[in-house]
Amino acid sequence: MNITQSPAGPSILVTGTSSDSHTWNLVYLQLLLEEAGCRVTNLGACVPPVLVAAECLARDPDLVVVSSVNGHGGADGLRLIEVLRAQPDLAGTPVVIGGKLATDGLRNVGLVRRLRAAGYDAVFDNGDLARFRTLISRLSARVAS
Ligand code: B12
Repeated sequence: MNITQSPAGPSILVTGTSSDSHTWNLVYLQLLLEEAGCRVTNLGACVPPVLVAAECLARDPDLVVVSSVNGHGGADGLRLIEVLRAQPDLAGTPVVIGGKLATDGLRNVGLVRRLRAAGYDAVFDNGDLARFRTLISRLSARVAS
């Protein structure tokens, strides 16, 4: 686990999914968020849903960013959001997921819809970073005001 502090920005918890051992996606997201002035806790790769839930309860982040690139983001992502949303204290915590979510490398509209319906506030299939940056600047403005 890697924790960095920057005094005023939103607190963001970055995590990989339970089956995903890729790490540079997580490092990339951490650096992007820190450059945008966010305080980042990076839980790393292969994190079980119960551990993500425990860290969310302990830290009360402004946003949870889930990253998956190994092609199992759909199944892993659904299991994770079910565990998070089952906790009454996490029912309203903003949670987004992104990366390379399916195995065919193509945008999967049905999968995006299922992830949204299960409780994700936004889905960035194929890692739509421009839209992600917009979300982060809106969040930063809200936290600062
Ligand atoms: C290095 C690598 C590995 C290394 C990882 C080492 C490590 N410590 O990270 C090893 C060898 C372990 C590995 C293993 C596997 N890998 Co691999 N790996 C790669 C590789 C070559 C590079 C990944 C990388 O580091 N990229 C650099 C980072 C910065 O980029 P990124 O991960 O794409 O993340 C970017 C975006 O996706 C986006 N993003 C990511 N998450 C999020 C989240 C949000 C919210 C947003 C907005 C954006 C976003 O932001 C990042 C910057 O643009 C890619 C192929 C490639 N060229 O991308 C395959 C790749 C990811 N691997 C793949 C596969 C299939 C596997 C294995 C299943 C192979 C196997 N059969 O064993 C295993 C999975 C193991 C597991 N349990 O997860 C596939 C995934 C297929 C898919 N999703 O469609 C890829 C795409 C290769 C391919 N073309 O088939 N892999």
